[in-house]
Amino acid sequence: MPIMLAIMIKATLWQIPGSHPCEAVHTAMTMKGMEVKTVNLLPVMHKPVQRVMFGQATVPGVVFPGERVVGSRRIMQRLDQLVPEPPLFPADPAARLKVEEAETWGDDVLQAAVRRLLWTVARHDPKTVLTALADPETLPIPLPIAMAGANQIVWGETKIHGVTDETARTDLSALKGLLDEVDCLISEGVIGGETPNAADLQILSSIKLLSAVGDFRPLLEGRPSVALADRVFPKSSGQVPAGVLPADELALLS
Ligand SMILES: N[C@@H](CCC(=O)N[C@@H](CS)C(=O)NCC(=O)O)C(=O)O
Repeated sequence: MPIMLAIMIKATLWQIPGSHPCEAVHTAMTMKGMEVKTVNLLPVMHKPVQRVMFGQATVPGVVFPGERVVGSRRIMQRLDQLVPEPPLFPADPAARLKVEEAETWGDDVLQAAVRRLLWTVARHDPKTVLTALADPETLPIPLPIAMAGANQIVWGETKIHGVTDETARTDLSALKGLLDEVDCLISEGVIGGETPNAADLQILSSIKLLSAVGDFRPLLEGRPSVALADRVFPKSSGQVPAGVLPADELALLS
């Protein structure tokens, strides 16, 4: 019988609690059996911290023993080099290419659209959204203090990500097509296998975040991606009640 040597790697994830790429990376690190510590940051305030720590003002960033890596896609690649099992990318080159393409789409297109959509909802009701999604266990400061700054956080994030009435209209109109694209990736077998790959984690973390928002739920209901997202990310954050988006924006979702 081969002797198995398990070396537990300790790593620290610098994150905004509830951020979809941070959830993706956290789950990947856990799948790899790493001992994960987290440093929890508040939105907007995370930018100067991350710039100093990682040279780039975004989360997630991970401090591995002796190195710092920022960006969910770079972190996934590095995780597979450090701990090969279970693999986040298939060994077969053609299958790997498909997973990498889906992961890139999940990062550049879906992740970014879901982020803008979340801040679109938050623009209408900052407190509801932040209260529902904030987990007091991981919030870096007490909830009432965070809530006192809710309007400023939402104002800052909408500026950072360029969220306007116009991007809201574009993103809301495009959402159904993005969800159809995810279901297509599932039916083609690129995502949805027994063990989540890097594209599963990247894409399904976005679906999980969307499904926490009541106004998006009718569009998500019955889709295989939602069941899959619940399987890969079983922990539920709070739910933002339906009825936050105004009627003219809601109408764009169908
Ligand atoms: N797409 C990149 C960046 C992630 C990203 O934009 N994260 C947001 C929080 S969810 C952020 O840090 N935004 C600040 C900024 O864009 O300056 C990744 O997956 O690592």
